[in-house]
Amino acid sequence: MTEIRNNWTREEITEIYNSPVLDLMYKAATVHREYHNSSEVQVCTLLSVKTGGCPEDCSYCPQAARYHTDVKAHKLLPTEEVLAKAKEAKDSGSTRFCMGAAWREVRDNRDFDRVLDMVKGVNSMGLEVCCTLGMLTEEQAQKLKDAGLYAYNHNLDTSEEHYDEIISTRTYDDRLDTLKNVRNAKISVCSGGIIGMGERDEDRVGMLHTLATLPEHPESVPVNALVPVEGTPLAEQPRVSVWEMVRMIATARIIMPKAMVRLSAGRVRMNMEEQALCFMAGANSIFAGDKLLTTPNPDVVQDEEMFQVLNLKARKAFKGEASVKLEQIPL
Ligand code: SAM
Ligand code: DTB
Ligand code: SF4
Repeated sequence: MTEIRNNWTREEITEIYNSPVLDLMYKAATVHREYHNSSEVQVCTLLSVKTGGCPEDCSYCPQAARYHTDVKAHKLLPTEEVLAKAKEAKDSGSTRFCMGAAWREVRDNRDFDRVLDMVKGVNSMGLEVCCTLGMLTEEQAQKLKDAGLYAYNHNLDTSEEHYDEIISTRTYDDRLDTLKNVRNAKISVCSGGIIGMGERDEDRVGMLHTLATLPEHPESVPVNALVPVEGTPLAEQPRVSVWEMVRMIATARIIMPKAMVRLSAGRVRMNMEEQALCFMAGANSIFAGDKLLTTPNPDVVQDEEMFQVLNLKARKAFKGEASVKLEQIPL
């Protein structure tokens, strides 16, 4: 069994990342099969519960108030509407439901109390409930945990060195502090990043190095290809090639064997063959539904066809985490 290591060096990761792409895929596919069922891919659904008007300046993001994009801002959705969407997601085969809010950080106010209710409701449906709400304190993480939150998404986005080129309104250490607060509250950690933002290969390796040398690996690592949105500073970035996605996914799979590696944003510009290469490289999750948070995603029928053609099965919720499952789902 490939051992789980938290002492990877940048040099080792660089060597893996730069290895001949077919060897890299073969190695990743091998590690993948040691820890996962290679015919299973988890289907997750995203919902933007509060959209736009965000005070941050993340240069990729259509929800930042300072950029002029076509995103229609809305306040926090009513709980019943969110729960209805979660039910729909469950009925169409999703096992994880992630609620996103365009907030810099969580504040201790009525909106947060409403999000806690949403978390309770989604958890009681037997879905893995995830949130991505910006920065969190330890107390807020604990409140989310008590409400039944299963996972929290907070991306490093890029390397520490490249970070300042992308965001100026918060620091890399702020990001890492939130991840620590999430971990301390015993919530499953989801953290990854975006490629195609003008970063160098060294930055991609740097981000993976930070994730793989955390005291515990994130249980979930989303790999996003930038979805360039008109009005944002990164609108004109060229599309990343599938080989860059493959290198990123395969390297994440090899250095963090147990993690769910999620083929996240950017699928809308990939054909089935390209996505199949990503699954071969160790990706084992997708987001389904015709919208991610605000940008387009392949439609459900197209994804169903892909699952059929590739003989993939949708992965059940809470796999391999029986103890958490019992704790999370009230009988
Ligand atoms: N506001 C919270 C935060 O930033 O932590 C949560 C929501 S934010 C939209 C969640 C993640 O979506 C970001 O960290 C980023 O990695 C990803 N994202 C946002 N816009 C994107 C884009 N245009 N292309 C790819 N990924 C994007
Ligand atoms: C992640 O890494 N990717 C998902 C999820 N975490 C929240 C979101 C991607 C968002 C893409 C841009 C949008 O649709 O607004
Ligand atoms: Fe705001 Fe999150 Fe978008 Fe950054 S990524 S502008 S914090 S919604």
